[in-house]
Amino acid sequence: MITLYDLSGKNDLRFSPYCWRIKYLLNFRKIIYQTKPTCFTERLNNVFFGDARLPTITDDDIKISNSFNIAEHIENKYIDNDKRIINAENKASLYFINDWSDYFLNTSILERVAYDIVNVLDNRDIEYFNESRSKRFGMSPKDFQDYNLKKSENNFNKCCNFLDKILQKQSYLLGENITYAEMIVLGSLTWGEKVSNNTKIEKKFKRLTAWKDKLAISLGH
Ligand SMILES: N[C@@H](CCC(=O)N[C@@H](CS)C(=O)NCC(=O)O)C(=O)O
Repeated sequence: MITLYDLSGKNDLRFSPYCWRIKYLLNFRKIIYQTKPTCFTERLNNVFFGDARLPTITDDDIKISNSFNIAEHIENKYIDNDKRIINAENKASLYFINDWSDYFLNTSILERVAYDIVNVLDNRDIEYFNESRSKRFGMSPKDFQDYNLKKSENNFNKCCNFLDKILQKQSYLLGENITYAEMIVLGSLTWGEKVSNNTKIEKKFKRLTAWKDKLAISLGH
C-alpha cells in the first residue's frame, strides 16, 4: 500500500501543490493509499527524509521523492503500458508543463499568497517558514505579498490567460485526453485556493474554469 507523506498545516489543512499532484493521480487511478500528515519541521533533520522534500512516498519497501518521479513510478507499476498518462510520446511535453508550472505558475501564486500561508501553518512551522522565506524573498513574507499585490501586473492572471488560451483549442492541456499535465496544473491551483482568496480564477477565463470543473469528477478535487 502506498503511504504519502503529505504536507499539513493548521487543522490538518493539506496545501502542498506537489502533494496534490500525486493525490489527484492516485484518485484518478482509483489506487488506495494512506497519507501521513507531515509539517515542514517534522521533515527537517529527520533521517527518514534526509534531503527529500514532500511529497515522499513509500510503496512496499521502496521510498521515492519528487512528484514527477513518484507519478512515473505509479504509472509504471500500476498501469498497463498502453494506458499510461506519462509515456514516451508525451514525457518531453510533461517536463515542459512541470517546469512551466514550477517556475511561472507557482511563482505567480506565491507572490499573492506568501503571507496568507503563515496563517494556515502548523504552529511548529511558523518560525521556520518566516525565517527561510525571508531569506529567500529578501524581505518578510508579509512585505513580499504586499509588494506583489500592489504591482500593476498580475502574473497569476497572465498564467490563467495562457492556460485558457490552450484550452480554447483543445479539451485538455496536451490534447483531447487527460494526461499528468492536468494533475500538475490543478495541484498548483489547489494550493492557492487552500491558503488564500487571492488566486481565485476570474470569470473571464471560461475555458479554464470549465476544465477545472470537469476534472472535479475524475480527479476528486
Ligand atoms: N520539485 C519537488 C518540489 C517539492 C517541494 O518543494 N516540496 C515542498 C512542500 S510544497 C517542501 O517539501 N518544502 C520543504 C521546505 O521548504 O522546507 C517536487 O515536485 O516534488
